[in-house]
Amino acid sequence: MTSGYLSIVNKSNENIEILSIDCSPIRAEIHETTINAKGLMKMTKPNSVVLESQSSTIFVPGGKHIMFWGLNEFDSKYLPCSFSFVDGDSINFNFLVQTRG
Ligand SMILES: [Cu+2]
Repeated sequence: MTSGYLSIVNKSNENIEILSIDCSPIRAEIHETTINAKGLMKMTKPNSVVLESQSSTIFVPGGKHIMFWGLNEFDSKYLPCSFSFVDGDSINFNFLVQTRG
């Protein structure tokens, strides 16, 4: 599996709620890393991610991230994806695909 990281700035005056990500044909999900009562790291799929008005939201190792399946066979440098929002809008963006040692 592979993880994707990004930062998003919401410059609008309203909160924006992301429902899902689509990077087909590559399977992708929004994940959140949490630590349970026993101190174990666990990944969960949140129902949505709220981007607060006039602030930035970051996806980083140990926090929110995008989980990919099947990216190892992906032979292009950029993976086109889109976020879908609660209001029905969506936004397209590209992930830069890199191998990390
Ligand atoms: Cu994950």
